[in-house]
Amino acid sequence: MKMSNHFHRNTRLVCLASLTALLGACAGMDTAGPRADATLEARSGSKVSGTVAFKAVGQKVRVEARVAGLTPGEHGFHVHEAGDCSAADASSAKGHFNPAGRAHGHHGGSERHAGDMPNLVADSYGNATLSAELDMMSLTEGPAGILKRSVVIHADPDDYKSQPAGNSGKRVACGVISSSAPAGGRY
Ligand SMILES: [Cu+2]
Repeated sequence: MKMSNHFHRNTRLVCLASLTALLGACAGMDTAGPRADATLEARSGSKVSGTVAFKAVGQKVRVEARVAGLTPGEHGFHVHEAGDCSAADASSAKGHFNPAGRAHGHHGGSERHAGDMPNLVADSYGNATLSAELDMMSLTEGPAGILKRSVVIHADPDDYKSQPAGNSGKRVACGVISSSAPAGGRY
């Protein structure tokens, strides 16, 4: 009886080790899907810097932003139509990415621009991180895709209702979204 108990305990340990290895493999696969990223450039005289990464997760896109140099508080954050950040005020990025021709709205609703995303919330040091999953966008080129478009951060909060851009003020950062090599391809 005692021997048998020991045998079972050892078997369980081996299984746990296998499970850990398996989970590691799954996490590795998770990073191999389509990805894109944007490096933020300061605009409108700001000191904003940071990166925004996009990853396909099933039918949705996960956006992860790390931003510094903001004023504390909320800032409108959107995908804009044009992948052109060249203007000093980022006006070259044009309006919100909105292939369906809808009204601006809350990122969780259905009547909204495809480029509407949650506000970034900067802490007292001006740092903000954001992780959200969004539908209505894909990591492709073309009318419904966000590749070769841009991400824009605004000086003020998006109120999620004013047209056409949530009354979020000046554009303090802009970055062109480009496809990144799958993680597996880098090794
Ligand atoms: Cu915007």
